[in-house]
Amino acid sequence: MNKNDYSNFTVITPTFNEEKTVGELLRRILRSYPGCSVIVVDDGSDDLTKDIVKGFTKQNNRVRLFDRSVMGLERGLTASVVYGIQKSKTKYVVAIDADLQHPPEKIKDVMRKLRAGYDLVVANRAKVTNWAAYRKIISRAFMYAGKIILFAEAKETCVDIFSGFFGVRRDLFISVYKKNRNRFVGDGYKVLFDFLKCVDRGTLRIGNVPFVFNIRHFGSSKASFEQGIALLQSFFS
Ligand SMILES: Nc1nc2c(ncn2[C@@H]2O[C@H](COP(=O)(O)OP(=O)(O)O)[C@@H](O)[C@H]2O)c(=O)[nH]1
Ligand SMILES: [Mg+2]
Repeated sequence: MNKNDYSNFTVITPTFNEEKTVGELLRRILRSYPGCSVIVVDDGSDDLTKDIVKGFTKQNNRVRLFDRSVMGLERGLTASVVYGIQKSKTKYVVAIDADLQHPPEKIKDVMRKLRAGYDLVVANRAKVTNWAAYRKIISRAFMYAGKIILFAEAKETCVDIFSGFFGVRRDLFISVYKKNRNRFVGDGYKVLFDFLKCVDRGTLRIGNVPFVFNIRHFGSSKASFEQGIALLQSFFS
């Protein structure tokens, strides 16, 4: 297959009030990855996010928008990513945030490794700019705790177990999810961690793609105290 044909891939992006960035993200994806599909999973944004995405869906039938709020589903980042993966039809899927904190040009490296045969490719936050000291400390403590749990349970692990930017073979993700549905914390933020804790160590070929996690230039983070609680739930589910 031509290496500039990305029809085997679906990029999945969860959105909640990302009017400032979602258009730019979609433009960059469609320009850089011809043939690629895109699924935006929204949870009832009350800004212009959905209108902006609809502008793309009208022009291009490879772009699809799902608004979970009209289906009566509860808000949740993990649930949204899982939903998007279920709706996708391609061999590979790549999850990426809509706020441009994950650089879309790195999708190329994730795709290259998936094509080369990796089962899971994690874009790892090699450097985090401008996080307050307390957020860095909390994040590091959670990271150690998460890795200890994966180690103790002999489950798969990787450099950045909490990254929201990763690619995976769709059939693999779906089969793991189907067998472990109740271990995925729908309103949590850490779908990758939920996936890893359901896979025995040594069974996957995992690749890494380092990137710099930039400061959010637009909109605001939805991470909150509740997300910390959701992560604890992920540790013990
Ligand atoms: N569908 C959906 N997307 C969400 C939800 N919460 C956050 N997001 C999106 O998930 C991505 C990551 O969220 P963000 O708040 O930036 O998390 P942070 O980068 O960890 O601070 C962004 O694209 C958000 O718009 C949610 O409840 N539902
Ligand atoms: Mg963000």
